[in-house]
Amino acid sequence: MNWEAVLAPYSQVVEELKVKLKGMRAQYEYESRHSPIEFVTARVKPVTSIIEKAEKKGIPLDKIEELQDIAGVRVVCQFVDDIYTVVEMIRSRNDLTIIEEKDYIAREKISGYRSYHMIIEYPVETIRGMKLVLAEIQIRTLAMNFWAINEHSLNYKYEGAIPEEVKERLQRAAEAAFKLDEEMSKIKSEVREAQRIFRRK
Ligand code: 0O2
Repeated sequence: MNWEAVLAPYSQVVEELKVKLKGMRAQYEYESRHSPIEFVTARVKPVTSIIEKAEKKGIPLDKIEELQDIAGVRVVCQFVDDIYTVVEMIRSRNDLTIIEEKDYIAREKISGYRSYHMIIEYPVETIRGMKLVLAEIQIRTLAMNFWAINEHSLNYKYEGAIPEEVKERLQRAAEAAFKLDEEMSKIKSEVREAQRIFRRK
């Protein structure tokens, strides 16, 4: 399989989505308004992970376009309600179609994972015409992101079999991260006011 050729449209998609989401952030900045987007990252899933996930899901390699997260974009926000602002902004766009939404904030995963996922279909222009590509947008707070990147590293270290004791610690850490989000939400207006003053200086 010529992976470079297969993954080219996905690279195009992540670059385009990154530009568009960063553009939304910049518009808030021009208007000196609080941006619901803190930062945006994006990646094309590595080939080894694609093969592993396709095997796990019983998807043959000639059908890998069925995988929903080969193109992945992550939007990180300061506050939980910013997540829903971003969700609304994405829902109202005309340049993509929403296929599925998974709210792992209202219903966190057993691991403790919290994030809002949107699976979208995005039209990308290739030299052979328009191609519809699936992409996953993960929207989460800084605290949720901190937890998820640490848990992801541990999963890698333990090859998916995190010891029970560490799992429990992670679940407690997830609750602490969520508590932090809740507490920050309560003093949100004060934090925003302070950030407005910083911006003016
Ligand atoms: P990677 O390495 O990030 O690419 P589903 O068929 O919907 O039940 P699927 O397709 O795995 O299962 O979707 P799901 O559960 O929504 O997860 C998609 C992605 O969300 C994962 O991709 C992770 O990036 C992230 N994610 C989901 N659960 C967890 C979790 O418990 N911990 C962390 N750290 N991230 C999680 P991949 O391919 O698993 O991994």
